[in-house]
Amino acid sequence: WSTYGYSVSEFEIWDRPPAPPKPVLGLVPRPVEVQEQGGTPYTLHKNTRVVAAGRDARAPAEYLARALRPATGHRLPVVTAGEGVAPIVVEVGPGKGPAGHEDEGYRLSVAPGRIAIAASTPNGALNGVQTLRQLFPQWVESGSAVPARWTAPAVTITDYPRFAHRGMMLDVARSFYPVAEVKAAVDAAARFKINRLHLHLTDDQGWRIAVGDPATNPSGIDYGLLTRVGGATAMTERGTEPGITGFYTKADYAEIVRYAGENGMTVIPEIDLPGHVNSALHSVPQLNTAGAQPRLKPGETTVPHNGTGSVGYSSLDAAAPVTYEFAQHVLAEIAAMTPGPYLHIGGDEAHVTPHADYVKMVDAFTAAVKGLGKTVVGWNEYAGTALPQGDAVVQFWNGSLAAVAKAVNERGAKAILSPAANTYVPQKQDSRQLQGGTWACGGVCGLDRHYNWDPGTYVPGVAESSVLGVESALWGEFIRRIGQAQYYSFPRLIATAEVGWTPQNQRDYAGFSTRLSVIGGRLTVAGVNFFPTADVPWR
Ligand code: TNX
Repeated sequence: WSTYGYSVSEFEIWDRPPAPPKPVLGLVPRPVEVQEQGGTPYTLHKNTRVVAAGRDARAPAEYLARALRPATGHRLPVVTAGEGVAPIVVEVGPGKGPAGHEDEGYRLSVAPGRIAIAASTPNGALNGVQTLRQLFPQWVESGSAVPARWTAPAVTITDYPRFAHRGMMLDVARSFYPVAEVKAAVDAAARFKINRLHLHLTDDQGWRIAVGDPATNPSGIDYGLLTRVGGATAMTERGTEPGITGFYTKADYAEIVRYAGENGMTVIPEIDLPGHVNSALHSVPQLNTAGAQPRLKPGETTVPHNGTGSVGYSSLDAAAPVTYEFAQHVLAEIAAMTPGPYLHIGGDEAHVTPHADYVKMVDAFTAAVKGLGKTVVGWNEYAGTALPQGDAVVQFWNGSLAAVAKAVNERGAKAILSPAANTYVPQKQDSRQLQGGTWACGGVCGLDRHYNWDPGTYVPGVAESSVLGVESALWGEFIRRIGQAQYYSFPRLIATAEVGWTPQNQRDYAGFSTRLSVIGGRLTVAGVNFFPTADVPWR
């Protein structure tokens, strides 16, 4: 015993480095079936080839090679035959992926000398690619070469999603995100198999998408004003920094659609109608008819820009033909630019629109979308309108679940779930986040709130088969630019990704936190901001 009362051997224990933590297979979202084979891992070779077997394997194989080249510094040529040493084989074709899960399922096998990804579709293979990335050391996310041993543990995985829709919404209207920032958002989310990019393109504070002039234009509207005027404004509210102004040209939008597609994501554009239209009224004088809100004051020809965060004070005029002419043209233009099947018409918080007027306008807009060959999506306020039978989607955020159930059961609608308490990322995730709402949770909406809910049983009277999936929503009142956006989104967006992907009986928060603990390092290496949630044992 020493004079301090402990033995020498205890000193030795103190001085010994702590045992390294048990390795964690940090796969998020958790795959349906994982068999760890143990033994020798796969090691990437400097001459490894990525073999694209089948024409449809080309895109996911190229994607994988592009993902692995910067950090590994290897050439990783994509070839169609000739496996060579330690190949990564991507095989896409009918019947290659798990049966019954053709759209997005995949099989991944990692063996000491060969990796194989097999899927029935390119998007299925892409999901396998995202899983494989998480099996390599975190430095694989580096944008420049890292001298590391690129091993991946030997595993066999069969995997597919619980829900078809695992979305992320970006509010580019309150504060704009240039194309490069949208791409960064896509990059970060695609890693977790998020497959829908919902762009909230218009709101009271700004109009972010170029709309061309129509062939016939009874009201003589100059549609270029929407972006020349409406693209030059944003949130101005005191107490936060002003929002970023700007808009997407048609070429910008096409590039976002292309890039999202390459990442397995379908773009869902939203034109918010008939409320949230101050920017449209401010930009286009012809929309300022007698029944529009806010009303013109004497001497005004268009309503002033209002950059505050108030909601529900603006409305189009149900009695004015120009309203329908405008909406029809804008929706047609957006439909023509959008290869995906969905067009979102908002429909939320039209507090100053008389109910009958709301129904009249929304019915016209949903019919217009149907006529354009797209499936209409709207926030749950529109659930009670005459939705196209069997061809409409209700996105729930807050309010009446019974109305959602009615739309599903009577009109054959499908549901996307974005309950504010479980998916709204501008809500504070921790009291250390100084900005952020607290209304959805009556306090903080922590990572656990975003994880611990079941979309399959969320709406009473609605079967899981009528739920398309889940969506995380990044509203933009106070969030500025992609860095802040990520700080608010992550890691809660990853919780939403797993809620949408993994079977309910394979999900538990403790297991999720443990797997997430090794994702922090990956996000850091990839340059993705995240909030260091207190109850995750980050390592
Ligand atoms: C409600 S959610 C809104 C948005 C706000 C959001 C957050 C929804 C459909 N409408 O206009 O940005 O709350 O404050």
